Amino acid sequence: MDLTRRQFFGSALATSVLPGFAFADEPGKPGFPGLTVRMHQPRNLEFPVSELDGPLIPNEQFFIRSHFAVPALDVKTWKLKVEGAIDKPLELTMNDLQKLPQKTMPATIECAGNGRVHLAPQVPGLQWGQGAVGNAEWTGVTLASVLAAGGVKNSAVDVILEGADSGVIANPPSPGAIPFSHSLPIEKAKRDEVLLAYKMNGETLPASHGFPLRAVVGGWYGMASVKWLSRIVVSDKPYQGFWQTLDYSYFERRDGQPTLVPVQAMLPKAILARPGLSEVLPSGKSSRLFGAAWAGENAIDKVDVSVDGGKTWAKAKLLAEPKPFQWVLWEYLWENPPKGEAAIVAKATDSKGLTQPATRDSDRRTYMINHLVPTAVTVK
Ligand SMILES: Nc1nc2c(c(=O)[nH]1)N[C@H]1C(S)=C(S)[C@@H](COP(=O)(O)O)O[C@H]1N2
Ligand SMILES: [Mo]
Repeated sequence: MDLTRRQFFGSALATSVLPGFAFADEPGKPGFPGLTVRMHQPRNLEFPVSELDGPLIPNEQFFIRSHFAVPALDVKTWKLKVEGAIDKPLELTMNDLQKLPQKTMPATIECAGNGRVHLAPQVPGLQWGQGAVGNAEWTGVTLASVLAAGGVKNSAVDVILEGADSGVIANPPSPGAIPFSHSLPIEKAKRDEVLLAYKMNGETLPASHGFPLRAVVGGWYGMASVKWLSRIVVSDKPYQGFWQTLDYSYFERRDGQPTLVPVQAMLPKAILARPGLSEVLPSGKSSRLFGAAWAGENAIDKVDVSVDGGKTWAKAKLLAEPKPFQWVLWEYLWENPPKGEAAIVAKATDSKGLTQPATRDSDRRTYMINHLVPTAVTVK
């Protein structure tokens, strides 16, 4: 974390001279410097990808996607209920949870609508640029260990994660006020990349990111990583909740028939952090192209870059060993760029050979946006 920035914002807060910082999560903590506001109420903020500065995004820069206002939860009275198709229903305090084996895991969370601003014609929903994505180190206990403590019945098919936030959704209309929820198939719920996290980058989970406890579903789009977790229901029937049927669903062609299925695993994607859109690069000098790439439950195999809008490609250098569930940073040295307009494209391919499509597939509705998008720059 950048000390000078921290100090600057700290002192600014003390004298409360900066109007933009009324946003602080907790009294005495800095707000969200530099994030792009996509919606004020509830607060939805985007990470400015040009600020990418390392594999972990600091908590105060991590994007925020919330459907409702942040619920005020007191960890002293908060409990996690675990019920449904289990032998022993549970009500766990934070203390109880922290007696289970602790696990720390880096994981990338991308909102399923990230990149929506690139869809043409424009579609409803938050108009995210590239920055509704982040990578952090999460600490907590596995969902599997909590389920094991309750004893899951053989009849279990889905595990429903419910948040303490709730409200009415206008479009499409919800059946009155409903809590935010999402389910995982029992097989995924038992995998050890599914965490119930109480820490983010070593700090107590911030209010906007789900304090006191959130799910982190490694490899899946963000809607499954339920924040402000209050209840877990093990269900013996497939769950058809609002946020996986009317919302966060897409069409899959089965035997020629489009079938609505829930959005789940993240698809491979590379983003270009720098240079940014419309940046002017100096001619006669090499320019460094830099970004991040991830592939959900798979590891990135390679990132290719093009500086001519996708006609020719060269391999970028991965800056760490690629692993499932977390992004890897990449760079490419563009030597002696010729004067004129250029279109930079980055393309991720995963360990299974899955790559990014050149064009948008409308069956994906307004989600899973990973088609290739060029970034226009000028070399002068
Ligand atoms: N309880 C609750 N959990 C939630 C949401 C929400 O609105 N309420 N939004 C989801 C969505 S759509 C995303 S992309 C991620 C975003 O997590 P973040 O705000 O920590 O970045 O949280 C998910 N978990
Ligand atoms: Mo999301």
